[in-house]
Amino acid sequence: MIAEYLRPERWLNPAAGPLYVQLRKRIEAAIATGLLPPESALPPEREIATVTELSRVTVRKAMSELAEQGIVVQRQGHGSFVAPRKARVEQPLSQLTSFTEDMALRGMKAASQWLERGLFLPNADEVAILGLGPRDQVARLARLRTADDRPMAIERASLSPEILPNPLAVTGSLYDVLGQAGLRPVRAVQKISAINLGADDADLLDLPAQAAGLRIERISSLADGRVAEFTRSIYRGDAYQFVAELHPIPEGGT
Ligand code: 16G
Repeated sequence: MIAEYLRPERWLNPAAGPLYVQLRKRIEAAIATGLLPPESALPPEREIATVTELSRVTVRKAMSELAEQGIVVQRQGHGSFVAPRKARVEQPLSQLTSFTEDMALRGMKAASQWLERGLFLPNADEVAILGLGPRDQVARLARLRTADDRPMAIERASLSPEILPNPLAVTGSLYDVLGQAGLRPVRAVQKISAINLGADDADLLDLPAQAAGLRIERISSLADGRVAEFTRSIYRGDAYQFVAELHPIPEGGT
């Protein structure tokens, strides 16, 4: 079945970039869709080379990238296996923490790759949600967030320039910068929905297009009620598990 899935005429496109990257993504897709379940054996490199009509060098390069990313495990003399199911990062839904803090709590190092950072003309959503005036600009921070170098989420935060006048001042944690200015949010409302990743987002998150993701919208505010931040994030579906503690409705409540 996997041999059929790897037949080159179904996915290989000589014009679509390095062949080993295309092969890596094809194998990732087989894992993401469950065709290759956790801990199952991958066909030997020689067999993959025959089926795909790719060179052994290309196959080896794809396999070693999969191993580096922890997606497959290579065992000397036994071949390659899909990595066991990873524990997801458990994220309580009731705590207002930053990405940097969430990762530090789990012993992981947070980092970012900047996608956009600066002052821009706001769109209609930003004007309405952040309560901007007609001549105001908006501070935007778009980042690919990583934990121990593994891509976890794409975050696009918009803030009023009253809260963040100089977006370039954010080099590490946004909440640290806001905290230093006495403007750290104290309350947030979050909406979470399931999505299938579009090609660009999937590429950034190192996943095949259409893989499962979570879209999270956070609107956070300051103690005085001003909206501090409007953030739209896309998290890898396999990296996060949100946990909510539920309480019974109080007597007489609705
Ligand atoms: C979290 C928040 C995001 C906030 C960021 C700040 C969610 C869904 N989002 O990821 O709204 O901007 O933390 O992180 O939880 P930082 O202080 O590490 O920059």
